[in-house]
Amino acid sequence: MVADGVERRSFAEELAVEAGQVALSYREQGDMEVRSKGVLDWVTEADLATERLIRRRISKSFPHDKVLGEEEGYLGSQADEGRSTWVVDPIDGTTCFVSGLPSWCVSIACVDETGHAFLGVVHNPPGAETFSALDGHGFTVNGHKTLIPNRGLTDGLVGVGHPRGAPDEPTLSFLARLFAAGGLFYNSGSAALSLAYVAAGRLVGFYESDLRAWDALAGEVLVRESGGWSTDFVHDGSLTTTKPVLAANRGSTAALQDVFGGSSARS
Ligand code: 2AM
Ligand code: CA
Repeated sequence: MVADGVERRSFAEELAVEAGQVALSYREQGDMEVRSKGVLDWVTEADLATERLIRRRISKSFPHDKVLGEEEGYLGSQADEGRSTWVVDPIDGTTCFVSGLPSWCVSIACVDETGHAFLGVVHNPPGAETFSALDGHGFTVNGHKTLIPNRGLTDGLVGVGHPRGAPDEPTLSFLARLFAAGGLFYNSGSAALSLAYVAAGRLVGFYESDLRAWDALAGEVLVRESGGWSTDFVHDGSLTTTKPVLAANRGSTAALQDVFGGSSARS
């Protein structure tokens, strides 16, 4: 992990809240803006404005770092060695954001020069909650450490996401096996927020077949630091490919791995 991890964590927490305010201001003007511009232009503008704020703040405070974001891709050369990379999703859960549902968030992760994701912050503006974790420093919700209930697969809900356009088969196969194991599913519409809910003990696990780094990285750090288990998105060294993501609290890990392993999901 980098030496200034604690400083980076407070920076990311404040930044996620500030970025959330930008996104929320677009949400609050939503009906008017949608009528004048159409849904796609409005949400693209909200996404872009939020990501640009995040990039501005990072390049001011950490000018030597790289940034990978959902809207504008890589800033800084991917070939540059020895620099940390911030991986950001300005609005994860865009369909919920557009629909007026509360489950969307700002997601910010940081990856060190060895490719290890060591910091994750997920902020949900409608719920005014900031989920944060730094390697070796624990998991917090709004700055407080919480006791995470350790529940089995059939004691709660498993988040299952399905991005539009992804192949149906891995999700259908996972769901069939989950039902056979007595599990129930919940779809928040935001992978990052679902992972934060696993970390907070509200969901017992999470699965999605095809995610990008900005959907997954921050949430994976949250889950691991809360004592749960998750896939390691950067295990193959790539931040730019699409992969399945699985996470669970301790009490559900073996059962969920079994459901995943038996489904036709790619690993
Ligand atoms: P988004 O809201 O930022 O688009 C929904 O199942 C989850 O998958 C959300 O976190 C969503 O992020 C993400 N998602 C949507 N389309 C995707 C795609 N084509 N590839 C990867 N993730 C996607
Ligand atoms: Ca996303």
